[in-house]
Amino acid sequence: MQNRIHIQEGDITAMEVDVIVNAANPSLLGGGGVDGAIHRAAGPALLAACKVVRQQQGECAPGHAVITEAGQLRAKAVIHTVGPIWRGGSDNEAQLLGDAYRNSLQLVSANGYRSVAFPAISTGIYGYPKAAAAQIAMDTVSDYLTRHPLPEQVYFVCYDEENARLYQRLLTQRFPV
Ligand code: AR6
Repeated sequence: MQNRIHIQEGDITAMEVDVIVNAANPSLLGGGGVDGAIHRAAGPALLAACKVVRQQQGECAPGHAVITEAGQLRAKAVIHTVGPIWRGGSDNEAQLLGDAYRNSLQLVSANGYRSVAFPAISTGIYGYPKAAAAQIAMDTVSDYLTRHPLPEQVYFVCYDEENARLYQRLLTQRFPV
């Protein structure tokens, strides 16, 4: 398991993985942060695919996830998940953040993909405290990987230094060298 979880600093749109996860909003029609970066890099085909999903299924509730093609990205697919907006911690945020990771992983497995890259969902515009969110991300992914052969490789992509430090510390705690 130790060699199935990786931390990568930088821009998630440059990742060479089967699936990139997007921290979307319920509309699925794009936004700022990593959502904006993914849509810019993928081009208009991604927005068109999101519109089709929206027509079929409506909005994507917090904690849920949907999968689309990846447009011009190197990835084969994009999973759009909606994290919770931080409202102080007593509004089911932790459960919903775990659900966002779990439901994304289930879509990766169900589609037979081997590698996936996650951003630090909810820790930007949605305001989730970064340390608490990193702990949930690491716990949820580790727990999932102990029970499923796919994905083989999971990358946590950290755009800011604080997240990179937090994830590194958690990984070292979990797998001391
Ligand atoms: N690659 C990797 N991580 C990134 C990138 C990038 N190119 N750009 C930002 N991040 P956010 P949220 C990090 O705000 O908090 C959008 O408008 C960023 O540093 O993108 O889930 C959606 O449409 C932070 O650690 O997502 C929603 O309305 C993390 O990605 C709302 O923002 C998440 O920050 C979702 O808010």
